[in-house]
Amino acid sequence: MKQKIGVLVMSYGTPQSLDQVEAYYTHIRRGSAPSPEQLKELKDRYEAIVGGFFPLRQNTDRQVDALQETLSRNTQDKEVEFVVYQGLKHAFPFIEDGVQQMAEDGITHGIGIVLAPHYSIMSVGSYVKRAEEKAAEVGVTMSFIRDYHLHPQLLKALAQRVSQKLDQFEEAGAARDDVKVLFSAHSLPAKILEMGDPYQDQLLETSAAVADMTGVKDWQFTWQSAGRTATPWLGPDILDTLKTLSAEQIEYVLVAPIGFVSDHLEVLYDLDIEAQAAAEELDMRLMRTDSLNTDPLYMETLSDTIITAWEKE
Ligand code: FEC
Repeated sequence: MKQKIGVLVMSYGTPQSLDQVEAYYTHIRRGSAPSPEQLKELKDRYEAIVGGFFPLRQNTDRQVDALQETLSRNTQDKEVEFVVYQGLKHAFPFIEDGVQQMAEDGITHGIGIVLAPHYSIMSVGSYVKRAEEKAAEVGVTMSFIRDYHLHPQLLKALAQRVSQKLDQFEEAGAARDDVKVLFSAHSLPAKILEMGDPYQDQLLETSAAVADMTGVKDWQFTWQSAGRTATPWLGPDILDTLKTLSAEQIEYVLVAPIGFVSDHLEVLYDLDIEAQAAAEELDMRLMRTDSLNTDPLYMETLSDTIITAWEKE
């Protein structure tokens, strides 16, 4: 009989309707409700994005289903059956619900993975902490994958996306070497650097590897989507970076948001609306690489990382 292992797939979570935005935002702010102005501003951002209000909900469901299929296919001849559960950071089903469900289904051991390739104590670390606490409470043993930012299949998928957009720039009449490639990720409070957090270094490693694979020489890393709090966040922010590049007479910019794996607010609003508008204002041509979503190469990345972790246990 095959050994049954639970796989807790963790992701950020999103509201399912506009009237859930306040509770969601309050959860992100660790229980402190946003002001009416802050709430309106966030609702406006959700209303502005293309492809429906809350695409992350459906995208995470699709990624979880695709991962289950990939894992089942890749373990047909192995002594293991992986059963995938979903656990979200700020929305239902919460991380704790996913672990609880595993326990109710009689699973005694689980492996946790986050739909974000780079480790930070403030991102992946906080998902892991919550899952660990719940697992201890319900008697499930769990191990965790902390990062997979240099997995060859992930790099291949990202490189394909960069090449595809460089081709489009070429078709539109720009020379490939004239395009500045900006790799980006969600900013975090700057204090993580003093804590020796690997987040920034891992993001730079992914960027350098993808640039190398695509022959891109003119690239830099920039932050995006900093939180609306008083603490200093890591910068430069993409909006400032665009201004600097414009002053350097750069006309063509390709943004590759390597810190994100699917279409959601931070990509569809912060890049496609806000950064795009800033670029137009500066008379620059900006394109963005397509999100990974359920790309089979991304699913193979997750599947391989999980199977390898299980084989090492
Ligand atoms: O589409 C959606 O509905 C959700 C999009 C979304 C993703 C996402 C990913 C990350 N965040 C990270 C860190 C922080 C920190 C704070 C913070 C705040 C927000 C707010 C919204 C939001 N985040 Fe997010 N994030 C997404 C959405 N995030 C909305 C609240 C309004 C705002 O500030 O814009 C600050 C919390 C605080 O106040 O203390 C910190 C990190 C990621 C990438 C890794 C991951 O996916 O977990 C890191 C998607």
